Amino acid sequence: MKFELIQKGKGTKARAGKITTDHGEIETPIFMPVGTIGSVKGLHLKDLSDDVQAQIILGNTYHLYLRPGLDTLEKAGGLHKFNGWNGPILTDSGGFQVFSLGDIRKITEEGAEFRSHIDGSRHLFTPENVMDTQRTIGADIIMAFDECTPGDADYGYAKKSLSLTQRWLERCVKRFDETKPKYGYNQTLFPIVQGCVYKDLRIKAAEHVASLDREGYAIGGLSVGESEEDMYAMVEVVNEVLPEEKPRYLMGVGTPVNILENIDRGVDMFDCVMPTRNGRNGMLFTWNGIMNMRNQKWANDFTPLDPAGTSYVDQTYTKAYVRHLYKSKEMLGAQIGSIHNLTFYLSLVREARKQILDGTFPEWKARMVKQLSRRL
Ligand code: PRF
Repeated sequence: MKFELIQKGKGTKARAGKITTDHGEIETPIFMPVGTIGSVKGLHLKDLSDDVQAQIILGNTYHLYLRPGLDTLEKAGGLHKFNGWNGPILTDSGGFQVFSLGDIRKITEEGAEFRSHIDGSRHLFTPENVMDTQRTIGADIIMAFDECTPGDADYGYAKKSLSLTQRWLERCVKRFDETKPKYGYNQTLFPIVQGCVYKDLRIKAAEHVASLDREGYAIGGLSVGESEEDMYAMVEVVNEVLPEEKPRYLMGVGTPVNILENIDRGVDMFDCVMPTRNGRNGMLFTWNGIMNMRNQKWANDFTPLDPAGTSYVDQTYTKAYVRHLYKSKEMLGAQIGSIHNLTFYLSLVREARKQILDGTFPEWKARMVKQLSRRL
């Protein structure tokens, strides 16, 4: 993988860059649609490439390991061959999904024991087997196995949790470097910075990952219950320490405004279930603000879904029709909402990149932050 820093914005830490992987290029800042089980829920590949113009998608180790399982993925020749997406793929390590399981998991020095949400069977994830699993899934970018510290953890817990994540990271790096890709193209490992909302822990964590000299770094443990103010403050602290010439990925964030604020603070990559999950429920993000499509106010509005939107669904369907689909629980509604939202998220980061290149990002961002959070 290669990262080229093309331009640093003026009066902002925002950057425009380009990542090159063996499955193609990614222009940053970028948003990565989430494809938990290997599919971006409800979308065909042609929706993803033609409408959404996705450049990289995500998969989840936890889900793919449980189903279809490693045997099938290996026989398929990896996730790209299995799901037909030929562009870059990133897999999360399970370090977040396992921790969302609450009572059905136990953390030890060795790793995380958990019960499958599908059939209750017992499993153990360790830094080593999570690296092997991600070798088998075959994503271009794979993530270290970490403990995602809850946003409300006290200092003592956060400190211990960070030490564990750091010991796990060293084991991940060792295993990753001792093993080879299985399908003839390169893979790269991104470490994850934890440290909760504590500045000194975040600095320590960022210094540690930077010392490992990898091709990119992620910031985890944010948007997990802390205030937005804390999230932004932690991103600032961490990005002061991370090397400028490597991409920075903020995991699981967030709203359109969160994305612009963090681009402003020097983040290059984002993922979040929000555009797809909220899209399935009728919450649509647009350049003018947020629309709840179940609202009575759209019942007889026969204007296009989003006149400013660039996707096929924006111009083809009316607001009244889309409302009717949601009210009738028709799966087409969920599909339209997902295509619309993802197309919007990708347009948002594409426009942000253009504004960075034009040197106009700060003014543009200030205007957008007001506009995007309005309720229509
Ligand atoms: N760790 C991992 N995946 C994640 C997170 C994390 O901290 C988050 C937190 N927002 C989302 N996804 N491995």
